[in-house]
Amino acid sequence: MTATHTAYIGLGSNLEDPVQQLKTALQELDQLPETSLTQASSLYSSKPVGPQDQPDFVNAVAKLETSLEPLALLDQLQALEQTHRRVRERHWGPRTLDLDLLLFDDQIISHPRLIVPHAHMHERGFVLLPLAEISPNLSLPGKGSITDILSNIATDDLQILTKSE
Ligand code: ROI
Repeated sequence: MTATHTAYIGLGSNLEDPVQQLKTALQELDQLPETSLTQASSLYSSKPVGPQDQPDFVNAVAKLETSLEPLALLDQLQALEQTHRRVRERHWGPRTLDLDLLLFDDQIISHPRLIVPHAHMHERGFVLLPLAEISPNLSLPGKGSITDILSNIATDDLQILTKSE
């Protein structure tokens, strides 16, 4: 790999065996071209943000080293979502696999296809708690330290399902 970047990916699923969806997705992230998985959080169960009439989610965060540029990485993530036959029937409704590009080095990206840091991450416990588990000293570009942000956010709906190895 040439110039390597650090990227954080948020994973989420609430359909078709979510724990297995995430375990498989973590292995697949490690197999992407020019990319390796360097850390994965525990798997967490979480109450749905948005419409409540859907199953609980399983969430996790992965840390990648990659020499892909942001849009090339996004293409790979979207292709992976497709291989999980991603179902998305309605806005903020249930899904088989969501892969969100949360952070890319300390870059701020504003592109028609990609906003980094991810637009809602600083308000979502299901992203911040797993992220803080693997990178407690992180700061979010333009938003401050993860521990400060997390201290203002409810995380009592989150439970560790499977400890990271
Ligand atoms: N809620 C939770 N708890 N976890 C998610 O991954 C998630 N993803 C979404 C919406 C529907 C906003 N709610 C979520 O896309």
